[in-house]
Amino acid sequence: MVLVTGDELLTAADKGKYAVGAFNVNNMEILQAVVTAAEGERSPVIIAATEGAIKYAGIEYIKSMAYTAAEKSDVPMALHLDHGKDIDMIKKCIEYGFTSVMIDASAMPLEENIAETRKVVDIAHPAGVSVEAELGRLKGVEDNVSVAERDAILVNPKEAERFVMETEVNSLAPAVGTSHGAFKFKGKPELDFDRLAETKRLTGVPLVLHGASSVPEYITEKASKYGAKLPGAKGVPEEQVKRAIGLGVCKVNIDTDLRLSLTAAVREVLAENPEVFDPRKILGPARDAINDVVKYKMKLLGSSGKA
Ligand code: PH4
Ligand code: ZN
Repeated sequence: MVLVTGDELLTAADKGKYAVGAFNVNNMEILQAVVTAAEGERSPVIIAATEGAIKYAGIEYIKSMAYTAAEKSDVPMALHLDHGKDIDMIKKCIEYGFTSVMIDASAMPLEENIAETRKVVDIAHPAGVSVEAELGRLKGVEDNVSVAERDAILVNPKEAERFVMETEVNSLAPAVGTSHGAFKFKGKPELDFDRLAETKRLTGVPLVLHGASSVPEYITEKASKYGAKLPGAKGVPEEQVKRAIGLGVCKVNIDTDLRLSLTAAVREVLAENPEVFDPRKILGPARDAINDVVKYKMKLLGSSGKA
């Protein structure tokens, strides 16, 4: 099958009230784990690569691996640039056949974010490539934060309405209290669901939840048993991810849970089998562990059986 656009996957998800997982890939094993899971679950999937992943693996490798996966597979998948910040890199990804790009100008003031995002839309849309943008800051928000501070960090739904109208992006990632990584909340995790619902109502576009890893205890416990140091690790509870999907989230970004499961598996192999030095015996179990996590996520997001 050929790669499809992000918009094609997200429009179907929006109608069907489920979300497509965007899983970050940095190497062949992670990509294989993600794609095999999608095939096993009969699920659409988004292969996400950040500028960091491209720097690490090389754009040619990322592109070739994703195209090989799509050719060999019969489930719909998109190749997406995650958190694109540099317009030249975004142009390069489009040239290399990415079918979806994110422009993350969320650190800029609103007017500049609109201008920068509009620039990307004008380049991407004529090439048949979908565009995701971001509004607000991906920063955990604690209970004791004032209303003014909260408003300064999280998405403003009225601004989101204007942003989507003026930029014509295909999807929007609104900041609603999540953050990247394994330490998302100091206190009780709680996303701002009212803000999310209002953003959906006013924009009407598929929404994207970044920083959506749940940091499951069974994985952090296994990693810690074999020497990882992850005190206070905490993610977004699964029920909250599901609730967000019910309110209009159609794409859920997962990276940390894959990293943690890889780390736990590699640590276990090395600790339990000190004689092992064959990379296949180290990375193979890591690939299996990621595969299990991705399959589980696809069931959680409701995308299983939708391909
Ligand atoms: N992402 C992943 C960003 C990864 O530069 P980098 O490759 O380290 O960036 O966009 C997410 O939203 C992942 O959320 P998670 O940390 O909760 O998995
Ligand atoms: Zn993100």
